[in-house]
Amino acid sequence: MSNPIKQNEPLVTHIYTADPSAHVFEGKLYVYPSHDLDHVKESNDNGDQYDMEDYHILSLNEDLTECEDHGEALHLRDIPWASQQLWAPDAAYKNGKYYLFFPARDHDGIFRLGVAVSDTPAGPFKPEPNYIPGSFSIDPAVLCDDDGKSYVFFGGLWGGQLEKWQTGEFVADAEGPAPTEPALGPRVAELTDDMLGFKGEALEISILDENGHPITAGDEERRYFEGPWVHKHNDLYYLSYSTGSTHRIVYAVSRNPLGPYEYKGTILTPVIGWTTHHSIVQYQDKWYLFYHDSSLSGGADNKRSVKFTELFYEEDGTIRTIDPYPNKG
Ligand code: FUB
Repeated sequence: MSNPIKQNEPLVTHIYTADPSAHVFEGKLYVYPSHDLDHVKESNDNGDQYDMEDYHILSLNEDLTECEDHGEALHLRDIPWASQQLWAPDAAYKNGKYYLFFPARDHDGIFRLGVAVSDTPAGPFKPEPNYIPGSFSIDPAVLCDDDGKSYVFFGGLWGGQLEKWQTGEFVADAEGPAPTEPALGPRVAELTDDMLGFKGEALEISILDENGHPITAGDEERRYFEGPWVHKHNDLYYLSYSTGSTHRIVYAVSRNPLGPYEYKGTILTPVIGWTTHHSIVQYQDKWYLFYHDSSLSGGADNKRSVKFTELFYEEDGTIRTIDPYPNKG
């Protein structure tokens, strides 16, 4: 199926899509989104309204005016270890294979990360029988670095359960740090050479302010919430993420993929809908931000649509803040 598209408008309108991870594979721009179902679910801070069951992979034509839906690439029923909630995925390529990384709840209701493999970027993807040992929480994002190392960044607060892993074990009633304490950071693990496991334990990433102090849990305009994405520009690592309750996409930079990262500013101001989630990709000679909002569904938080827009760096390497509604009156 294909349809004409424009920047800042939904890529597809025949299904709801969210959490876009964009990559260029085989010279083509592919988008790996979540698939929001058109159903009514109880809405709460646990994220029960985001009750997704499969993934559809999208790709764009060369001038980014047409979008193709490649159909169902992976379904919950085919993942032995998962019980519900296929949330934000990402994809990576290594040694002739494509890998789809995704979060889901296991049969105990605990979020874990899984991986599925394909010979082609559009799938279908065959899931591994078990979740990645040592994985937890949500929103995996993979960086394949120039030196051959691959990293997965992940973690999300509230429904994403990151607060519950502060001891290294799952503690069902654990709460986040006090407002004056350092905020919880995203986690990062180096992937094994076959891309199916972690080389060691996941580490926590520090995000610091301009004075070298950790961003605190009470600093909701800047603290990490969910949806990490790491890309490289001029040898600098950019970690961007959602601030959750303040609905921004912000970023921090580092010379080391493992951090610490220094907070820099806002990439995307709030969109229609509670969640905001993004990815950043270079295609041909331009940079693009892929994001979602709930405009197509009239504001339903769990019925979102993926969009894209061009992203610009200033000469000093900072990213120009994007207004998702540039044409509003
Ligand atoms: O789509 C479900 C969840 O909502 C994602 O995992 C989060 O990043 C948020 O967009």
